[in-house]
Amino acid sequence: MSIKRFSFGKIIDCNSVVKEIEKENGQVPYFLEKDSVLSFKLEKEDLVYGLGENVRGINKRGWIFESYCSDDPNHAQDKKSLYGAHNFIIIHGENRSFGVFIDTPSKVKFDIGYSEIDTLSIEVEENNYDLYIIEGTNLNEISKEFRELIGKSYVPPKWAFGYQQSRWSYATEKEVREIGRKFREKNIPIDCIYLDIDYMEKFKNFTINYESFPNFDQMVKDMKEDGIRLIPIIDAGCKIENGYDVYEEGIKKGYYCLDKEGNPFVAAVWPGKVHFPDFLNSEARLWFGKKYKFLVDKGIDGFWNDMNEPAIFYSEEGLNKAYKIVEESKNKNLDIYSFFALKDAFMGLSNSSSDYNSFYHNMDGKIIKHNDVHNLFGHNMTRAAAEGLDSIDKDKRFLLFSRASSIGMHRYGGIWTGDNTSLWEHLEMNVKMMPNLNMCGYLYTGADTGGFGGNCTPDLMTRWFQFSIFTPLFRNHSAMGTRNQEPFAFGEKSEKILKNLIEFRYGLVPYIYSEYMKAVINNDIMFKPLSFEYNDVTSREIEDQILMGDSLMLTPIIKQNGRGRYVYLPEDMLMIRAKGLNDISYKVFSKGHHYINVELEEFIFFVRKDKMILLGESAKNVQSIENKELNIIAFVEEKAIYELYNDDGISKDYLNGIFDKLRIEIIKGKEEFNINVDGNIKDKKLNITIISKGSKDVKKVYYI
Ligand code: MIG
Repeated sequence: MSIKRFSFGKIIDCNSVVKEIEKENGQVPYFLEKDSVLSFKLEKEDLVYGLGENVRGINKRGWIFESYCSDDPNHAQDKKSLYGAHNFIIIHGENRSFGVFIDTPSKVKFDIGYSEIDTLSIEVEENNYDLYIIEGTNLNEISKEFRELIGKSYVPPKWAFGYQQSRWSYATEKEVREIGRKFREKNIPIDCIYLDIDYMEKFKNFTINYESFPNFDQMVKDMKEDGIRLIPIIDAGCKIENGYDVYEEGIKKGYYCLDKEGNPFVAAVWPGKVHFPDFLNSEARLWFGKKYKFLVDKGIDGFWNDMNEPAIFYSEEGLNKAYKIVEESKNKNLDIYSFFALKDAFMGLSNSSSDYNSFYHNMDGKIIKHNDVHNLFGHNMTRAAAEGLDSIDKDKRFLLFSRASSIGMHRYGGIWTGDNTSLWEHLEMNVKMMPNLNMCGYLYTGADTGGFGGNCTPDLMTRWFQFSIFTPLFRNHSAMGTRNQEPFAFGEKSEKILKNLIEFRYGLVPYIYSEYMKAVINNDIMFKPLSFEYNDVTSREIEDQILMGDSLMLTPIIKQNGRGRYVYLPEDMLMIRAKGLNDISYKVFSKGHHYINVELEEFIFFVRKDKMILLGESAKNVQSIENKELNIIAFVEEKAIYELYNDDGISKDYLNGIFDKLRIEIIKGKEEFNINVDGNIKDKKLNITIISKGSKDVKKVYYI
C-alpha cells in the first residue's frame, strides 16, 4: 500500500484531502508526462473505474469525460460532464491495479480510449495540480486508501434513510399538508417532503412566501409531530433587491463574486438578477452558512443546495451581446450561417464559458478567475452550509445534500444526481453510477427516483423503486409540468405495489444503516462492481449487477416489459424473491448463468455465500420503527458472520464510540448449526432462518 504525490504548477488548496503526503520529485510511475498531459497505455484487460457522477458505464473505457461541474439536464451518452467533478479513477488490470487522483480546481479531460483505443490520457486545463498515485494489492484496498486521503464521508440523520417525497413544486402550504395527509391516510410510510423554490418569496434564499405558506412555522411543527420533516431548497444565487437583508449585507461586506471592474457580478437565475456569494472566501462562507439558522429556527432539520455549479441562465453581458447580434441582423438579407449565429446567440446564453471566464473570487486575499476554480463552487457552498449548521448545533446531524460537488465535499454532505429523465436508460445509469460515486466518497446519494424530466410510467416507477429501496437517498422527485409521480399517482394496482416496496425499504433500514455507518467508519464503499470481490473474467465485465453492502448482490430489472433477466452468479448464492415484507421466498442457485423470471410486482436479489441479511419491520417513519424482532436469513455453507451497527441516529455521539453492535455468527457443524450472538443490542428477538445447499432450511428463534 502506498500513496505518492507529485505537484505541478502553482497549487490552489482545493480542500479535497485531509492527509498531508510529502511531494515526490522523481518520475511519475505508469504515466508519460508531457505538457500537462499524462498518458498511459491500457492493456486489453484493463478496466477503468471512477469519475463518480458521469454518464455511461461502470467501466469508463471508450469515451472522453470532462470534470467540469455542469448544469445539463440532458444526461445522454454523448455528454462529457454532469454536476460533479470527481477526478479519481482506478485502473484495474489483471496483474496490477492502481488509483489516480488529480487534485485541481479546474477542468480535467479524461480521454479513455476515445482518441486511441488503448490510450488513457489525462489533460489538466490549468497547470495547477497535485497528482496522487495510489497502489494497493486489491481494489478494496485502493479505494479505502483514497478515502483515507480525502476524509470520512458525511453522516446524515437516520431518518434520512426513510422514504422521501418531492416535487417541483408542492407550491402551497395546503398542498404540502395535503400530500402528507394522503401518505398517512393510505398508510404509506414517509419521512420527508421537499420544499422546492416556490416556498420562498420571489425565490429569495432565507425568506418565506407567506402568501402561499401563511402558517409556515406551524406547518413545519405539525408535520414534524406527524413524523414528516420538510426539507427546503437553497439556491446559489441571491436576488438583487433593495431591502432584502441578504442582498444588502452581502453588498456591504463585499461577500459577492466580482466582475472585471470589481463590481458584484450579475447573473440571472430563478429570482431574476442575482449575485453569487463568494463561497471561496472564508468570511463569506461563514456568513452564508449562518443564514441557514433562519430556517433551523423554524424547525427545519435538512436542506438541499441547488444550482451551485453555478448555473447561469444568462449574464447581462451575454444578453447584451445577443441583442447586438439581433440589431445587426435586422433588415439584412441573412445567409444561413448568419441565421445560425443569430439563433446560437440566444441558445448559448446559459452556462456559457464566456460567463465563467468573466467573474472573480477573492480567495482570502487572492483574486482568482472563476473558471480556474470552477469545480470548487458548489463544494464550498455545501461546506458553508455544513459549517454553518455545525455552528448552530454542533451535536446534531442535519440532512444536507448538494447538486454540484467535487472531491472532498463528501465530508460535508451527500449529492443527488440531478435532473435525470423518466427513461429506462436513466434507471440503468443510476445503477451503474452508484459504485463510482461511492469510490469518490459519496455514500449518501441517489437519483430522482422515477426520473425528474418527462412522464414516468407505472412500470418504470415500479422497477425504479425496486432499485431505489436499496440506495441511501431514496427520493421520488419530478419536474414542473410532468405527470404526478407520488406512489398513489399511478392507479390502485401500482399504489399497492409501490406501498409494499416502500414498506420493504423500511424493513431494510437496519441493514442499510448498519452498512452505511460501517462504510463511513472504515472508509469502505457500499456499492461495488462485482470485480471488487470476485476475480473471474465474467465478474469483471458485468455491469447490471452490483454488490450492496457486505451481504447482497442486486440484480435489478432495468428493461421495459422485462419479465425476467439473465443473472450471473460468481459463486453459489441464495436468491430472495419478494413482493413485500410479508411475501418473501428464497432458493439457492448454483454458481453460473441463469435466466430468472421476475414479474413486475416482484423483485429479486441475492445473499452471497456465507452471508446473511436482516429484515426488520415497517413503520410510518424511521423513528417509529421498533424492531423488537429481526428476521435473519442466512446462507451458510461454512460460517457466516454479520455485525449489526446501530446508534441514536441523530447525534454525533458515534464519533466518541457510542453505538451498539450485535455480532451474529452461524457455523455449520456436522449435525447442526451453531449460533453465537454477542453484543449490546438489548431485548431483541431474532428469528433466524438458515439455508444451506442440500439441506432443508432450519428455522431458529433466538432471544437476547
Ligand atoms: O432550473 O428548483 O435539479 O431538482 O426541482 C431548475 C427547481 C432548478 C433544478 C434541480 C431540481 C429542482 C429545480 N432546479
